[in-house]
Amino acid sequence: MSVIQGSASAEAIALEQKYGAHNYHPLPVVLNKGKGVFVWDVEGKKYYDFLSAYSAVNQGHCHPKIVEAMINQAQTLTLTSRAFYNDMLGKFEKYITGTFGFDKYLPMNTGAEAVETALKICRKWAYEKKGIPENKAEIIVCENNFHGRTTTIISFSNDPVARKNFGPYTEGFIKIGYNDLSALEEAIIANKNVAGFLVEPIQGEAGVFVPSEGYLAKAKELCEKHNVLFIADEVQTGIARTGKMLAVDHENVKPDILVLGKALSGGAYPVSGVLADDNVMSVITPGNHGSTFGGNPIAAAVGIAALEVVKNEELADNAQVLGELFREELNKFIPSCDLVSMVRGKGLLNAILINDTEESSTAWDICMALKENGLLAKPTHGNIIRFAPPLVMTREQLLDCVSIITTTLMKFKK
Ligand code: IF1
Repeated sequence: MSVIQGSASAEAIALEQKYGAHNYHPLPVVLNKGKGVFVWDVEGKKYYDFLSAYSAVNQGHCHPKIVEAMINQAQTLTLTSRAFYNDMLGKFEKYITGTFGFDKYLPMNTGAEAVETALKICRKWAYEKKGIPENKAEIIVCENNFHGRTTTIISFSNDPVARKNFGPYTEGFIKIGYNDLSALEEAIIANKNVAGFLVEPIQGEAGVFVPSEGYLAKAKELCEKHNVLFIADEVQTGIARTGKMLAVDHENVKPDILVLGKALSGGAYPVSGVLADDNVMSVITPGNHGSTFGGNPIAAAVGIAALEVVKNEELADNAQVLGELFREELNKFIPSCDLVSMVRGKGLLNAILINDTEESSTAWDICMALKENGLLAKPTHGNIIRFAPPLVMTREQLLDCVSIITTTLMKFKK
């Protein structure tokens, strides 16, 4: 690495290198403190966080209300398992179902677990309500999806790095192009055993790919017409990130199954789960599904606090306004910079496309330079840089960040 590291950073990186499995390639920065939109490295350098732990820290780092709820609950009761009731889970269930307008909530911990939960519910619904013959249910998914890392989920990924040599793969998935309504209709019509359609309202890992206006609403309509469950994976796009509480809210779509994670805890604790109405959720009966930690009292307390912060601080509106400002400012700049071909996104989930090949190191080098200039972001697919700051950012801070980004990009101008 050409960039000089402080010895504290070098030590921390060396420890991970020696003792940790090498399943990531992080930017070489070692963080030990976060507050709001900022994080600090072990040498004391301050950065704007423009990743927000992949949109988990929407409420900002160490939000005092979330931390307070977590500490209070941690000192009172942490875990009972679901073998017994606890006095927090019901309160969280009431709050989250009221917030999103569903009858029932099933709590899990990670996004991948929540996606798995949605797939299980969908299959069971297919056999018990739709009347699909046993073991024949098919779930439609999209090309270039990202839904997590379990063996079933990577079975329907088309990213070779995530998938290769992890087989044999789980059956029962049909892959179609994203943003392609006729492909969806054809797939549904061609196979009478289609139970559900699993979709990201905006594809995150694919490089913040926003579908055409009306895609989600029309896809939902098709699903309804053919008695197919519309499953929205809002693990990344949900909880105010795109300028509405949910990305599907932009098209007034109510999914049959809603999958949430990440910012459901503001990044303080793993909290995820799925929401559905009784006609769907009622297929789940005791013993069908569960988790030691899912729905634990700390998760419940943290979940309520995290959603309260989103509402009280009007983070969806802030994401909407600042997102528009961000794209407007970058669009003003792009014509003067050969290096960036476009900015795209919704709310504060955005990405810029770098005018270079996926194999080039340009996007990585830009992120290294951004780091030097006090802003942390991560490349994806070699030539895309994702920009997703915490939603508690102010207008002044956002403009400061735009200035860091454009100044850094100018240095790369050929
Ligand atoms: C990693 C990306 C983001 C997700 C959606 C489910 C999950 C995720 C739409 C699973 C997780 C992550 C996890 C992280 C990288 C990351 C990611 F780059 F891969 F696409 F956010 F942008 N559905 N997304 O985005 O949630 O089990 O991780 O809690 O390295 O896997 P999880």
